[in-house]
This record gives sequence, structure tokens and C-alpha cells, in this order.
Amino acid sequence: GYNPATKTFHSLRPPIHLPQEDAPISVVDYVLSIRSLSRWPNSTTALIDSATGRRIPYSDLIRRQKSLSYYLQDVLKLSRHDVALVICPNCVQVPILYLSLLSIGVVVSPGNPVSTGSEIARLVELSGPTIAFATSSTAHKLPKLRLGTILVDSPEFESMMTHTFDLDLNPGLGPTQPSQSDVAAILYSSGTTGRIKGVMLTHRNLIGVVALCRSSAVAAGERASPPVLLYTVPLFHVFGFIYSLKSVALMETVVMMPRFGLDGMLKAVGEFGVTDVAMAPPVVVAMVKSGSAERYDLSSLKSLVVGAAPLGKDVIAAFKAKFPAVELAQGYGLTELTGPVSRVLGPKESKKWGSVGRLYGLLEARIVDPETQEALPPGKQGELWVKGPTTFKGYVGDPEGTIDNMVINGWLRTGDLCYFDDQGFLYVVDRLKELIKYNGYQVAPAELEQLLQSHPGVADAAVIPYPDEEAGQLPFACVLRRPGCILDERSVMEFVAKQVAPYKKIRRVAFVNSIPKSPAGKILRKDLRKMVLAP
Ligand code: AYL
Repeated sequence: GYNPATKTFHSLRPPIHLPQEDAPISVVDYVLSIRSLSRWPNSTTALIDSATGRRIPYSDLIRRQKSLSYYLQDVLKLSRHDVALVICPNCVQVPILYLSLLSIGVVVSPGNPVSTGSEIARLVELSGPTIAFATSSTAHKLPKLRLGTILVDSPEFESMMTHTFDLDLNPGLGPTQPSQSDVAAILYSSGTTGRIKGVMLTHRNLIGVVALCRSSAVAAGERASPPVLLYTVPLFHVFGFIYSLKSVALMETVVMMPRFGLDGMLKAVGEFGVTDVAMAPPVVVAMVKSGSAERYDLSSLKSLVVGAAPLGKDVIAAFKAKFPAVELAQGYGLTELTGPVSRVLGPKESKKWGSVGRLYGLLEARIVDPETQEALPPGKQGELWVKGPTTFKGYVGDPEGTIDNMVINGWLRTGDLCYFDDQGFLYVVDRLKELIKYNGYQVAPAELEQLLQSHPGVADAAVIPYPDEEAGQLPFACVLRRPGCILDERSVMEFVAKQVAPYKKIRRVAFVNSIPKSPAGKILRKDLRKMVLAP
């Protein structure tokens, strides 16, 4: 509800209780304590590898997680505050690895496995890992770290997870009790400006988010059998990262798809009785457009949780017409708030088409006029500010002092233009920040601009989003050529494509006569957008 006196929106969901802030527990302790409340048996399947059909029950997951954490401590000598870089496609080993590292206080830092070597070098520079975990397909891109690179798809890793330790002989082994304010994970995001940054999330942040996710599961009511989730979202991104923790807490069965493909996903639904799928909007678009969806048995499917980028109203309408039995629940969130901020919950709320739902318990929000900084009432558009225990700790190093600009008196500025209706439903209208979202992935314009500016034929360049039905937005380069230079669209695109991960490629180019800038030299993106996108 909206409180006019404080001009603050409060959550309408039931209150959530978190552990005492000074209790020395890790997010893994919390996940396991929630798990112990579950009524599903330990024989419940925790993980399914969709490629091989291999199943790992919860009893086994817990054993493996413990063995691996002993191994990491005893043999690899990892300890509290070490940073571990994880560069892996989605696979069943990764959630077990996350839990093992977090349980002994090692900071988990997952990066996109399609990153190039130089992009990964940048992540290493930011977070300073001592060890990396990769697969045989990604390891070659990693630089040499002090403790080397461990392949999670190797027989050695399998034995690390099944090794037995005599705890009487090794009394020092076992979970570490961190302070909840310790950094637990470093995820990567470009935030509201500039280049990619390392987002520090604490154990407290992760505990908060697991508690939020649990509260919606409780509100949705217990299922007759354990939910079966399929993640099309990557485990290195905040959405997949926190889902991998909340699924263990709630004893859900998770189907891991190493490589996403629409037909593979639809087939897996029937094959494994998938009840819920977590996805970004382009997958919904693909489901609507696909001519083959009818061929698959989707009868087990109850709901899709869709987040990370805007979902068009017409897509929602087409989806409901095509799949009337499946609930489509939008969620909204951002890395700097450890993921979820709001979601649509239950069939009644999902009638609010286009809304990203209501605020989770634990969170408060304001809608602030970007010009006057005044807090606005329901129905008015402004920048969304959020306060709660899931606000990130800061950016690693933070040489630009970005956090001072981004968190003001505990309020995190999301950089999104939003409004609430008078029933507490949130709507995202536009993005005020520079960030481009291609298929739900973050693309930082400044990174591409720097690359373009290094081209000898380019005098100046700016990168802005170009609207696209399938991908959401395309990175669009506006290039000012050096006088006398013959540079065509293709060579601009190829120049960038050679140096970046595929999702960051420039997919459209315009040649301009000038790039509008403020007196301070800042690109005026709004003016540029008007200039090149006007009909
Ligand atoms: P990041 N509609 C419109 N824009 C969205 C939405 C949405 N539903 N969700 C995210 N965004 C945009 O850090 C918005 O601009 O995290 C926001 O500031 O990669 C930015 O994406 C943040 O991008 C969950 C868990 C959603 C995670 C998420 C998405 C996290 C995306 C729901 O339960």
C-alpha cells in the first residue's frame, strides 16, 4: 500500500522473517534449514541432466556438496574470502559447486561462458580470483590463476564430489560460519552507466532473496508433488544464480539444459514432467511464433516465470490464446537488488496484463521524479527506487564511486521508469539507464563505444538500443566516420564481432554527421535516439 505521509509504497505481501542479522550463518546454512522444513523425501530428485537423463537425488546432492567442500578446503586449501571464478554452461555440477564454495565462505564469481578471453581477463582483473572452475569447452579462455583451473566435467571433479573424508582426522574441515555481511558472490553488471562492474552480494542479500522466493512458494500453495523446474536462464546470471539456491531450499527438481533450443525445451517438458519454466521474454516470443509447439506434450506445464526484460502486451495476449492452461507470471528485478523485486503471483494477479506484479515482502519502493527528485503517488511515472535487505554491498573496487550515486540513504536507484497503480501493481515503462538488453543479456554501450573508437576509420561512436520483436533490443551503433574514410556497415559489425561475445555484437549501424553531447562531453542518448530512430 501507498503511504502518502512518507510517499513510500509498502509490500502488500505477508511479512517475511529473516534470521537475526548478527547470527553467524551462511546462505547455505539458511538454504539447508529451509530445506529441512520441506515435506518432500530425501529421495526426491534434485537435478536432472536433460542431455543424458541422469538424475541426482537430494540425498546425493547433499553428500556431494559436503565432500566437495572438504576437498576444496583440505586439498586445494581454499578458505574464507578466496574468490572462485566459475565459467561454465548450465550443468548439474554447477549448483553443487555453488553450495560447496558458499558453505566454506569462498566468494563465487560466475561469468558468461560465451565470453571471449579478453572479456574474461577483465572479470579476473575486477574480482581477483585465486581459482577457476570451467568445462573442457571454456577452460582455454581462462588465464593462469594461482590455484589453476578445475574442470567440472572431468572424472577428477566427479571424485572430488564422492571422496570420503575422515572428519575425526580432519577436525578443521567443514562449513565456516561467516558473518552475514561477508561477500558471498560477485556477479557482473554494468549498472546504470559505463562499463561492466563486479556486483558484491553478501550472504545476507542471498538469505533475503531465498526468503522472498520461499514466501511466494508458500503463498502459491503447496503442490501435490515436488515442482519440476526447467531453467532456460543461465546459472551465471542473477536469475539463474538465485534460482539454483532457492530450488534446493524448496526441494524442487531442476532440469538442466546445457544448450538452449526451443524444441529441446518443449521436448524436455514432456519427458521430465516439467511444471515451471524460468525464462527471459524472447523464449515466450519463440513459443508464440513456433509452429511446432502443438506437437509436444505440455500437459504438465503450470507456469512460466518470465523476467529480465520487458514482455510486450501483444505477446502476452497471443500466449494466453495459444496456451490457455499455462500461467504466465512476469517478474522484475536487477542484479544490484540480488534479483527479484516484484512478481505476479497466482491466477488472479495474472489478469493484470503488462504488470510486473507486486513488491515482494521485505521491500519498500518510491517513484521519484527524475528532474525534481520528488516522490510521486500511484499513477505517476518516475524512477523506481527500492529499499530492502537485498540491496547489494557495492561494486568491487568501485573506482568511479558509482555506488554513491546509486544508493542514497539506503534507497537504490534502479534506472527504470516505472509507476504503481492504486492496487500496488508495478509497471515498467522505459529504461532511463544506458543498459541495452539483448535476449535478456546485459550489453554495456560504453564497452562497445570504446571498441568502435579504437577503429582507425571512426571519429566518434555511440551505441544505443534498437527495438526488436524477438531479441527485445539490438545493439545499434551510430558512427561518425573520419573525413575521407570509406567504412561500410558490414566492416563496422565485423570489427566488433571479432572482439566480443556473440550476444554483444553490433547488429545495426547508422552513419551520422554528429553525435549529440552535453558540454561535459556526455553522449546525449535521448537526443541521439530521436535523431536516428525518428520515423
Ligand atoms: P539485470 N520488465 C522490464 N524490464 C525488466 C524486467 C521486466 N520484467 N526485468 C528486468 N528488467 C530490466 O541486472 C530492467 O531495466 O537483472 C532492470 O533494471 O540483468 C534490468 O533489466 C536489470 O537487469 C527474478 C529474478 C527477474 C531476476 C530477474 C531479472 C534480473 C535481471 C525476476 O525473479
